Amino acid sequence: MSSEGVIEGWVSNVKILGKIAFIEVIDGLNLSPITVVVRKDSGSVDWSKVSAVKLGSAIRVKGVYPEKVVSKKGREIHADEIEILAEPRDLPPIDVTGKTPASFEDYINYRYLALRLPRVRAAFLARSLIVNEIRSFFSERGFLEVHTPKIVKAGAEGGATLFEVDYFGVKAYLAQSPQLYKQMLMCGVPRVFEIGPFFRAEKFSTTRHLNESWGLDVEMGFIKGMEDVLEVLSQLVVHLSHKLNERLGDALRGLGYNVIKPVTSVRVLTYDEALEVLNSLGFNLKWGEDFDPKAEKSLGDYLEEKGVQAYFIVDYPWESKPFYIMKKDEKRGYAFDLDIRGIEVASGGQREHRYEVLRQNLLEKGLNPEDFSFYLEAFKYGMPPHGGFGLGIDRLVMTFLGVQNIRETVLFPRDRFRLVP
Ligand code: ATP
Ligand code: AMO
Repeated sequence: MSSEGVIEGWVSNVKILGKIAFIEVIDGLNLSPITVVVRKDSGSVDWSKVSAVKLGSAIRVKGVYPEKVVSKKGREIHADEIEILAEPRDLPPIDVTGKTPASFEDYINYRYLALRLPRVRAAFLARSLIVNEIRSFFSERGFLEVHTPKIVKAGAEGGATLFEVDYFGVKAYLAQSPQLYKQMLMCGVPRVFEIGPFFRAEKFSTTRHLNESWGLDVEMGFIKGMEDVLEVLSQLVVHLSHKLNERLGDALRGLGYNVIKPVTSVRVLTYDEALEVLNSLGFNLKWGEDFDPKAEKSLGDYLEEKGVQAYFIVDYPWESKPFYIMKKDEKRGYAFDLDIRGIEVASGGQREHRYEVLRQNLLEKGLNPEDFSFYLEAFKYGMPPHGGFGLGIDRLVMTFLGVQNIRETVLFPRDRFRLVP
């Protein structure tokens, strides 16, 4: 049955063949354009308007969706009325038909225009889907969604990457992570999650770091051990990889993305096992060393060959982890990373919840407990055993889509050299 409808969007192609016109319009959140078919002799549309339609104009079309679609693009509307809402005043700086590729930089500089290209659009549809799924995953499991401050007095992830803010004459920082707050909350709510931005003054310029990034932070109280946290995170990865494949997998692959396969389980390796694999691959790493991106990548390639795309590395040397991680023994901590296809996507662990030991941990890391007194205070009033993780959403989207640069997953990335747009 044909039905009436309205579409709104931007003209991406115009073809006039005698008395019939085909106007392709990028509309709604669809990945490919809809073909607007206009017939000169139907009399309902002002033909002079049609022949003057400019590429890139914003238009509204009222018409009928036909019963049988002829357009190979898959969607079609037969116009009864065309309204031109805005015409471009300049030629667009990038080709929005996608026929002539623009530079990587211009796809960022003109992101709002690049979003008219199916490939660019698809990455942000995938990101939006992932964030929506994260939110429902945790809400359904009884986690409280929280929002912690982004202007803070103390950093939890090392002093070197703090952005300083003048807070009415007092020195403050942009939050590097919700770490301290999500832990303090464990004294009043059993499970929390937060989706929010974090800021790191990392000076280097890499394809996997930004200075403003979005994270998922999770904290769970009353845990029996780190395994409880691994279980939730692995269920999340399984869930998200399935949803992405189910909803957008074919479309994304059709647009050239090397999408992750649906994950059935997340492999667990100890730090020691990972070290052994890396040294067998020719690295010369000593126990205690952190894995650099090259080592992470080699481990990722080695495991991907065995069909493993997502894996935990557990029981890291305590030395290389932050003060809030609980020690497992003399050398190791209850800490883990989640790596996907050779890139670290999340890290977490069980936290030290005993006041005296936590204070001692701060001292061992060369930090002053006085600077953390507001945080330590929460550990005096029945703080249960707890643990959690922080996951980089940009990194997750990057590894799920198989793209090489994190900037492809962020609309307006902030890196060392980019403050506009
Ligand atoms: P290109 O990208 O080169 O413009 P395409 O094959 O991707 O072409 P389609 O939307 O599939 O684009 O349309 C192909 C051609 O088929 C159109 O240019 C038009 O000539 C014709 N066509 C599309 N829809 C109809 C229709 N409803 N009735 C008659 N012909 C149509
Ligand atoms: P961590 O410092 O490992 O842990 O950060 C968590 C995750 O955030 C992502 N990430 C980044 N993404 C893009 N650009 C950056 N500059 C950047 N820095 C970090 C990574 C990383 O795995 N508080 C702990 C988490 C916890 O224990 O709960 C933390 O912040 O994907």
